[in-house]
Amino acid sequence: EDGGPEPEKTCGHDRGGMGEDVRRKEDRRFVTGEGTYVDDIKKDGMLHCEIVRSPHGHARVVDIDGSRAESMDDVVAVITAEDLAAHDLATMPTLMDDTQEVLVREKVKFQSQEVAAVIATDRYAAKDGAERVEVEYDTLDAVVDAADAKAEDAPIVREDLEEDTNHIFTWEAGDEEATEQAFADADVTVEQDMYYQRLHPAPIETCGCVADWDEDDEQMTVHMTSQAPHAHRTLFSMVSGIPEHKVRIVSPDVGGGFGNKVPIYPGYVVAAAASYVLEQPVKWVEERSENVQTTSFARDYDMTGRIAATEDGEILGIDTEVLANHGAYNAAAQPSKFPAGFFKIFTGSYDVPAAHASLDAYYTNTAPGGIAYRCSFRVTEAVYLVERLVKALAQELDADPAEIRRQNFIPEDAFPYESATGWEYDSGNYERALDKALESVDYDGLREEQAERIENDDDTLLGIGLSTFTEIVGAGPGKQCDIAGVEMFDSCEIRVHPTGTATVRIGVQTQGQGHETTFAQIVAEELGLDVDSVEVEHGDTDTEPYGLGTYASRSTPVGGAATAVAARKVREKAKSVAANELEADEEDVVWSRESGAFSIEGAPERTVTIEEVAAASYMNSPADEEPGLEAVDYYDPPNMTYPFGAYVCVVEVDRETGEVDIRQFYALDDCGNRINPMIIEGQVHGGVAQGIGTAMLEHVTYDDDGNVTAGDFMNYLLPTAMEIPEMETDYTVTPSPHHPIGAKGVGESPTVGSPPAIVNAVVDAMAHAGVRHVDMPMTADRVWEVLDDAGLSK
Ligand code: PCD
Repeated sequence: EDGGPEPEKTCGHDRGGMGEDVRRKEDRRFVTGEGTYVDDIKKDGMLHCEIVRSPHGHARVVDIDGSRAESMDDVVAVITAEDLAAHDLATMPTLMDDTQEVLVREKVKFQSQEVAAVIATDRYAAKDGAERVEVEYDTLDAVVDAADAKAEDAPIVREDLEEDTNHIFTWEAGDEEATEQAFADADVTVEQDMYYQRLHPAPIETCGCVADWDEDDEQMTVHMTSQAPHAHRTLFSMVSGIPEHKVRIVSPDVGGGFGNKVPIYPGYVVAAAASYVLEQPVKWVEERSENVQTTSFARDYDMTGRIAATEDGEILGIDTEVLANHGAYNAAAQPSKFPAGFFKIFTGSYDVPAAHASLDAYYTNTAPGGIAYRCSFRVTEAVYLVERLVKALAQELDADPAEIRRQNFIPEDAFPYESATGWEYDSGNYERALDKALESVDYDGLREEQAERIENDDDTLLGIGLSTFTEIVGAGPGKQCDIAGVEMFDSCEIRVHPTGTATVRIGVQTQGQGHETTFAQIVAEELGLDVDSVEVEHGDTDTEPYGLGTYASRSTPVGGAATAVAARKVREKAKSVAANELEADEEDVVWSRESGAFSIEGAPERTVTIEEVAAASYMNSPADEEPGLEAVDYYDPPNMTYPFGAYVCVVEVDRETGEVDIRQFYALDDCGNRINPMIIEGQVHGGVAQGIGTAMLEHVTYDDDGNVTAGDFMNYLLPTAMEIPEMETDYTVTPSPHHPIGAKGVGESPTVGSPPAIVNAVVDAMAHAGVRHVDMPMTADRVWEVLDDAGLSK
């Protein structure tokens, strides 16, 4: 009951509006174990589905014999690709227009690919049954990285496609000629290879669903771990042929999304097909290792970056070439017009006159993916590239990395700013953020300490890493951004009830971010209701308005905007009801944000509260107005939002062991106007923790035969509380000029912005000995090798 100190109030009223540390409404059910996740859904007669997966990375399927499994008492059915083909469900479209086999027909293309499924009366029986399905394979040579997949004699992953190559697409951005010229004119050019390793999003809850076909109503209900229930309903309907209004997707509490729950996985399709055929509910829930090995991965970009500058440090151009490993299917999750996601924003926070990128994507015998793991569609890779290049340039010029940044920042008065690759940045003030960051960490003092340690030949080296990144979130203008053709708008419906409380239904889907609180705060702010009188609903396609879901930090920029606009529509109508109550002309009625009430201009003593207006809307509605008090808004943003940050990471590198200790992490985020600072701080803590995992520990590795060698949490190392330092969070506020409440997204910024700060810090510690780069994850052995090569080891 005692929830700690009373929250801070900053918004000038105490309704729980903008800028208030309102405690999360959802946390009571989470911390008391009352959340409802997919695996908590139990239905009468529910069957269980277990997937039979390939032990090989590349192999022909010679034979599948399910008879031993079928003969088991509790096994109801063994499903193969042929069974699915009978219902036209053998394949499913990926989000990037590729076709993925739901169950393998002829050839396995990655380890743990889905080969068959067993349906049984309980989970154990399903698992036992799956072990008894005998599959005969003929193994083939595998190819696991993009550089090898490029080779002439590489094994061909996709024989089902016409071309005899693993190449998927080439993508280009920027002006090649202008960039070449910039490099020709430059005094200094620096080139750096860097690999952004394959990562696993690692939500606490794995993927799963309960599919329930009701033959009488001809209705399919699927409870599933979905970050985008409406888009998934549309895809489900398109793939299955069941009319869309007869498909209901419910995303209950979701135990972390992180991009992992944007795609559709074969398990969902198999469970739905099984329920349809058997006319019983079917549950499928992944085990941890299945999730690690097969859920859409992130990153896996092999990048060569080049930066050109004058001898005074003015950046003239950036050029980059990328090899992208897309796995066995092109199943990246990003707006369909952006094959390389938002990688195109690789000029970052800097005013770079010429820029060019080219990227080639390849199929390999690895799990498919390329999702936006806490990242706005590949912006993480872009930010890493540019923040590492700027550091490398500073080293080449023997300049202070903070000063090189300051010198090249897009100036405050240049916004809206059009970048060399064609984005329009909405607002920013990078110098103010950097200044605040440097002062807060006592940058000069740190540099002195660093020099002293070198001078004294200390056993540990000090490194100071900066990252002054710009994000691009809030996809997106519908004309630019769509998923499977559906434009990326979002929506909100508000119903104010006669007694003055409200139900708010939103198209975005929370997975832990706290939307039930922050979206209620937006309504409280804009409508004059108390935050406790506002209930936010999400995640059920039968009741919520259509939306494109939560990923790429788009909920606040798009869904939050829809919510503010819907609230303002309600307020407009409320004003006319208030005028009737006040017996005044509508033009003379004013609304006060502070009190949340209506009054006659110049006569503030007579007021009507929103609660009174709500009652009057149903009980005494004006003759010229419809009764009721509600509104819907579908919001198509005019632009994306560009949050930014200034991060400082201070590390100590042990010269005897190569161990890196993150001594200090300072994160300043500017996400425009802030709805709930406490939630933002939580977002930053979580995101930086993920960034530390990326920089220091995590990597989905494969051996040459296509075996996943980091396919569980024994081998795929997540950071624990032991590896996460105390963090300092800070902020500046640069509102988005086009967003109704001036807010930008923030959820992803810390994961995007922190890895380069950490790598820059480790490189910085060894920079005096000429070290330019350390690839992630920066494990102690890897760092020790670099130390040793540079003559720094002890
Ligand atoms: N906010 C505020 N203010 C501002 C902004 C924001 O307050 N200005 C807040 C909101 O409201 C929310 C949060 O914060 O609550 C966040 O937001 P945003 O940024 O908008 O975002 P969103 O959309 O909501 O979300 C998303 C994100 C992402 S993308 C991810 S990955 C992650 C993050 O989110 N995930 C997660 N975070 C999180 N958290 C948790 N808890 N869980 C999870 O799962 Mo992706 O693309 O999907 O990959």
